[in-house]
Amino acid sequence: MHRYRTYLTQANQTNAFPVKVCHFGVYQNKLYRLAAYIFAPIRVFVCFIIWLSACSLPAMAQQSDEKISFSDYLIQLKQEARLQGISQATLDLAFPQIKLFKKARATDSPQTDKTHNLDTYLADTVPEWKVDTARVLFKEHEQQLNAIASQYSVQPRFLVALWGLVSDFGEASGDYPVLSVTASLAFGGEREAFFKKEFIVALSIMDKDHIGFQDLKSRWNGAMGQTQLMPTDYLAYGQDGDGDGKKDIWHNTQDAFASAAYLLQQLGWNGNDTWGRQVQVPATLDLALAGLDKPQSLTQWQTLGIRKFDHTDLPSREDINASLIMPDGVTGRKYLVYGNYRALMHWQNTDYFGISVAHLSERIKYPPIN
Ligand SMILES: [Ca+2]
Repeated sequence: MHRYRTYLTQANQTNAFPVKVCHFGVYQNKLYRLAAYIFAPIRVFVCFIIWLSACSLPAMAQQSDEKISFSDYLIQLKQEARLQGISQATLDLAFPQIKLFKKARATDSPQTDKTHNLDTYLADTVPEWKVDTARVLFKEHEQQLNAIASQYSVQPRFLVALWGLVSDFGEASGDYPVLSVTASLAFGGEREAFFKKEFIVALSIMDKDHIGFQDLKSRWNGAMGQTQLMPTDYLAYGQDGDGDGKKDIWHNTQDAFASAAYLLQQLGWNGNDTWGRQVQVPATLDLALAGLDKPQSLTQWQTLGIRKFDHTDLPSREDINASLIMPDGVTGRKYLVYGNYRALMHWQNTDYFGISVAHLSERIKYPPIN
């Protein structure tokens, strides 16, 4: 305290503009000195707080704006994987090889492009060369497809159509380590919980099936093998179609077909039904009846005036529930689709995808292959 008093006294003595000496001036001078004496420590404290805030605020802002690094994220993933029972040997093997995969993006498909309609989309995704290839490969794999069809009750033409659309008949089944893809999608994507689960399951596939890191490959979205199964689907429904003891959906078509067929069966596929059909809809129909989530029996649709595309009656079936869909709106193509169609949408939840698989399956069926 003495130090402040000395300082103020010295300051006044050297002040170029001394306080005016009068009765009030002396009193005022004393008040200033008293105030300075009381407030000086507070002023120092306040300055310190302001300085501290100035330093810490940008750091706090930085902390909330920026995500943790990918390597820090992997540390978290490793901890979760360990807690979920992945062996230390698999963790030690896998994690050093995981890299940030910049092409990973948690968006779906190109068909959200508004410049497309079904006509242009089908021409792009099911070109004539793909139809020809599908028909040749259908014949080539006929024996194994028939065996799978009888075991899982899924018609071969749908398996070949799916194979052709999801991986170009195995030519584009993906060449990226699924662990890098799913970790990157979980890290950067909006569907973090979904891809984190797929990542942990992919680790457990390494654990259980002894598939190496570099052999566990996927496309940019984490779908694996010739029939594009996500890790959770592979783990639950992967099949050893040829009985060699491995579930190799990457290199073995029998394993890939059998796995897709078993998955479809578990999704409720009915081998006695088809996927649906293109239909004629009367102009008077209440459009509120359309929608995948609003199924009615074929008999009810017949009563409402819906007919096959060639204007003939719908099959007289009370037991088939069908939904009216209009992928391009009221002016576009209209379809009644069955449960099998909904199962196909497991691969990609869009009508454009479902209709493209259905369309290719029809092109395989007609005209009949000799
Ligand atoms: Ca096998």
